[in-house]
Amino acid sequence: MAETTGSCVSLYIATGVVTVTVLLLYIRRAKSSPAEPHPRDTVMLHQLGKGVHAPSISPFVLKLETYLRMSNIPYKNLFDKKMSSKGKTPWIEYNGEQVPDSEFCIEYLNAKFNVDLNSKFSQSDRAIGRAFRKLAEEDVYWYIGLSRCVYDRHRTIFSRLGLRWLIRKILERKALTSAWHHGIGRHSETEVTHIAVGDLKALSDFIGDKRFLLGDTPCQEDCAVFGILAQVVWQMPGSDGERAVNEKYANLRRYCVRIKDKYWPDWDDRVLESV
Ligand SMILES: N[C@@H](CCC(=O)N[C@@H](CS)C(=O)NCC(=O)O)C(=O)O
Repeated sequence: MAETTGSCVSLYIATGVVTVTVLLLYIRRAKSSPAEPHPRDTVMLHQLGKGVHAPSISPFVLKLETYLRMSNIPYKNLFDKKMSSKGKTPWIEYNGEQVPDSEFCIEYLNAKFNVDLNSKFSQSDRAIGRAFRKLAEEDVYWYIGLSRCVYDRHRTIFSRLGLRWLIRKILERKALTSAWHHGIGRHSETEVTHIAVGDLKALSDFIGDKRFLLGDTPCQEDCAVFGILAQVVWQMPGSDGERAVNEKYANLRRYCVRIKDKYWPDWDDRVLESV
């Protein structure tokens, strides 16, 4: 008798588990299947939700959307937080093709839409532009990530985004691990900040009184440099980086405001808190 009752209970539990699993899979599938097919000849930009004081907390999302605006390419935002096949954001879909990575997206779109934002610049200027993009995306980027996830004790930006303690803890662990493997994480906070402020100084010295990175007209690399600098200007409150771009290297702030005003008239509608 006891044996029969025991197997009945097991059967109920097993049925319950299977039902809940099927239900969860069904909900997940229903959620992930697009409500409507993507329009043809329109770039679908997969990205995260709104940022706090800038339209995205991801420099790469801000870069790619700025590029789409600068190039007048028709696009639609999908704030679905879906990651690319490489596990990163942003990525695009265009007429059924998927392209991960902001830089590969730009190369793909340049070819598809016959765009060359660098056409006015010499090979040597383009090379300098590329080097500054790398400085921003491969160096200042780590400072931004570590500041947000580790150095800022209050996790200000993540808290304002409403991220729970556990998620913030996971992000902190992830940032520390990847920075360690990259190598930059072997340095102290003071050293990482010193490196980043040196990068900001180099950018400030190079931009000087110019309106954009290479001169009076924007180039392709402005999108990436803006994507990174906008994070420092607006989304790293209380950091040394923010102080540097607002005080000592204030031309960087002016540079960001110039690009924001030119390409982002809807900025305030795209942020959680206007500044
Ligand atoms: N090289 C990539 C970098 C993209 C990237 O690192 N995105 C971050 C957000 S800023 C991301 O998706 N991180 C998630 C993760 O690493 O798991 C690009 O240019 O798109």
